[in-house]
Amino acid sequence: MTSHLSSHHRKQLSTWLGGNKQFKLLYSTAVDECGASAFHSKCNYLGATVTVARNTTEWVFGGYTSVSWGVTPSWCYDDRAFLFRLDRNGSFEPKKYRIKAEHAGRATYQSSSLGPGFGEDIRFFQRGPYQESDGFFPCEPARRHGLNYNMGGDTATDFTGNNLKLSEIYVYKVQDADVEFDNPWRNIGNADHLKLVTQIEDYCPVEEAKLDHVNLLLVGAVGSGKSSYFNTINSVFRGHVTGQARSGSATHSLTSVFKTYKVRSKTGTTLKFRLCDTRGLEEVRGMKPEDLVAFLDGHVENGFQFNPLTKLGPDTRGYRKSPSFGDTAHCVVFVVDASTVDVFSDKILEVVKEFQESVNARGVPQVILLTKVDKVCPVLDKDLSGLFKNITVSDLVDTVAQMFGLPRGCVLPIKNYEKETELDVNMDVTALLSLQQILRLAHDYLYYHVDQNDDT
Ligand SMILES: Nc1nc2c(ncn2[C@@H]2O[C@H](COP(=O)(O)OP(=O)(O)OP(=O)(O)O)[C@@H](O)[C@H]2O)c(=O)[nH]1
Ligand SMILES: [Mg+2]
Repeated sequence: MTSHLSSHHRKQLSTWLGGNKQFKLLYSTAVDECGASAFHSKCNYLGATVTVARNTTEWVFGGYTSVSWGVTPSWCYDDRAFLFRLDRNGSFEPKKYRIKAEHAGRATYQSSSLGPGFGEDIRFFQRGPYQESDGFFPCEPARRHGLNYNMGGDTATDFTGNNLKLSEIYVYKVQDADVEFDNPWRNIGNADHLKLVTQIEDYCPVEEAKLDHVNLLLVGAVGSGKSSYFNTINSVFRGHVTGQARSGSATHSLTSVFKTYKVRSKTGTTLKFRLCDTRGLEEVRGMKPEDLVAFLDGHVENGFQFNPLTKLGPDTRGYRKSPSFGDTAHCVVFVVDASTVDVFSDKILEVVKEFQESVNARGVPQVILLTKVDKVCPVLDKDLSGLFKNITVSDLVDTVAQMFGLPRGCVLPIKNYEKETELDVNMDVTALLSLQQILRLAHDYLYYHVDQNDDT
């Protein structure tokens, strides 16, 4: 049998399913009869599957269920089920629609007289068999989109192009793929804990820039792990796990006050960088691009209390009217939760994109800290040593780099200290590698700034 899923499609489905998945074709209307009997004979009792359809106007869409198909007429509970679109009018525009939590008991419906059906939201075919005619199967698909699956405001046009003339229907079994590449996807050289600690402790900003330290501005959605990153770095240098910055889960950002954190070595020396922890970005009442630019340009003083109801400006308390170069950000660190990349908010991405225009205009370097990698691959939760060989993480690095329009080398995967009470050498080294890279970029930016001033 030939395969109908492109590598883009496979990669996207795999990411949605937590990574490292393979898709084995079980049933295809290109080969098998289009009808309930052929479908059940090929697809029953085989565990998780994806059903994918292509319509006559080149929409590709379908549904995932972790529950086996069967023939006993019944609703099936599946809180992991989702519908999806892969292509829209021939172009790859993936979108995922999760099952509504309260409707998980009606995720799929199975019966020997029906093809695959997801809630009442979409049933791909009835009993059949159907003969293809005019390029599609007249298989009477049924639809009540949005009844059991959360369409997030999307309509039938967004999901299927409002066209259920299906020219192909295929079902794949979902299987775990290999977790690791044979060779690392990024060469991290001879990463030695002590060497990295010493290099960072010895770091000094470019002399001509006349700065005491560089400012590393942490920006990201609520709960992405900004405060935890400071706690992680602080822990590495203190020599034990600390939790100075408040971190945790909340609907709105836990960090409401802008803090520029110092990190000290074990001997108490203050290191030459500050981690600047901002309030999390939110869809509603969150920070706007111009607020972020105020942080970038050094207008915001340490301890500033962000108020979503008032506009940040010269009259706001804690607004520095005439910042010096030493007050500005010398590297912008976008913090992204690896486990929610597939549902990253469009609105927040819009804010980020607009902010990036200002960052680009000033030539300030940008990196992405990809946190919570332990949540995307269970192996990494136990042992982080395979991080730079891990296939899921490598895929996510590609996706996030594309989303933010940055080179893949600017995406730095890490796991923060959160549940741990003791330090772990692999977590330390990963965090140190990320900080080393951020400091290198900030350092280059100082040279750029000095050179620019020399030229004027
Ligand atoms: N598993 C895991 N959890 C993490 C990681 N990083 C952060 N967390 C958890 O994610 C939650 C949010 O982390 P925070 O550091 O408070 O996130 P934040 O970006 O500062 O959030 P706001 O200040 O609310 O905007 C906390 O419960 C952390 O323990 C990580 O790498 N892995
Ligand atoms: Mg925080």
